[in-house]
Amino acid sequence: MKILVTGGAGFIGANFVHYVYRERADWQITVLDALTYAGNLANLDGLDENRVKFIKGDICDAETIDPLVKGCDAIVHYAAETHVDNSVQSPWPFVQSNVVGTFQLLEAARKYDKRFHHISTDEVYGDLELDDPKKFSESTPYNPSSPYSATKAGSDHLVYAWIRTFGLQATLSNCSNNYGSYQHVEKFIPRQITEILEGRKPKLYGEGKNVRDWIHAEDHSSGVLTILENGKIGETYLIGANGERNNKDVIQLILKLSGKDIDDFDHINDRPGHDLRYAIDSTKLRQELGWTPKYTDFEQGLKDTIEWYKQNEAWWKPQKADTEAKYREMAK
Ligand code: NAD
Ligand code: TDX
Repeated sequence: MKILVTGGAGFIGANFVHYVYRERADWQITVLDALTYAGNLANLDGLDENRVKFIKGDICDAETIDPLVKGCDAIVHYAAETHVDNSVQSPWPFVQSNVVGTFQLLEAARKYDKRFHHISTDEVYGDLELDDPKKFSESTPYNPSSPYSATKAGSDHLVYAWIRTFGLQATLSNCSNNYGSYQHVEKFIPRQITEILEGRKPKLYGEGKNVRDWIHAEDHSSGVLTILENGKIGETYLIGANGERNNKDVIQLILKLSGKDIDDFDHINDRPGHDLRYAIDSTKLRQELGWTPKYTDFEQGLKDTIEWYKQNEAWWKPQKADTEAKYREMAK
């Protein structure tokens, strides 16, 4: 099996490459990644170059992707602009990479009749009330709130159209919030861990009542591999591990695990249009394909993640000052 992984030098894509490398020793992996501010070749360190080939290139560039799609058996499409706050400041790169980039890949997959798996997010469904007994499922209507989620929703709709109109051999997955190693320090959990490591206070948007449904990145990877191998063509599967927590609780847990006073954080301005709650019902993936998450102890997972950032300062330090400067600009 030869797979093309787009965005494989980013957080979740790299976790998937490491996972497949370990779990499928006879597979060849080609990573296509533009190495934007969010991509980092160091995320692929330690992998044998005979099995994992890296190509620096943009998914929007039809000439770059054509031979790569031609030469693989399946495409697993992670590449995207992914940070909601950036999409509020500057939506255009999101339209370009998430919509136009997905379109170009779909066209190449159609031309060569290749298996396609599209990585998407639960944010396409909008948000839930805190007390809503129903979680997101495969039949929840689309209702995106931010430029980020609107462009991811757009990319999902393109995939559905290519399945129905052109018979593309595709599946989709919509996953909840990931955490783990290699996550960019702009994102909530690594931002707070590294603020504490640099001697500053964690930063909570608003009152911190917003709920996210946390899943370890490796459980996301095992879900995607399960769907790639056994998923039904044309179907969508939601991936989630019942990890609902509000942001204040997560900040206080990070403070506790870092040996700090749990009330030693700052409240800062809220995100415009801030989604209140995400929650995933992953019954379909569990019952139809037999998937189960492994990392269900969030406190232990968070402890391991804090330890990873402690041990890998050289990995995150170069991103940190620029990221905080960007946040200061946004706050103006
Ligand atoms: P990330 O920002 O860490 O990585 C994205 C990667 O894509 C980077 O390596 C970047 O260089 C690359 N990229 C961006 N634009 C590109 C382009 N035009 N051409 C080629 N490469 C490009 O993102 P992530 O958090 O790892 O997310 C990966 C995927 O998973 C995205 O599709 C995202 O929507 C989805 N997702 C993320 C989460 C989450 O919690 N982070 C949850 C559900 C779904
Ligand atoms: O400093 C912060 N303080 C804070 O309170 C930051 C950066 C975030 N937050 C809040 C906003 C959210 O409610 O924490 C929550 C999580 O924020 P993000 O890490 O930015 O994630 P989110 O907006 O939920 O989106 C993430 O999950 C779904 C990913 O970035 C998306 O790519 C994915 O699709």
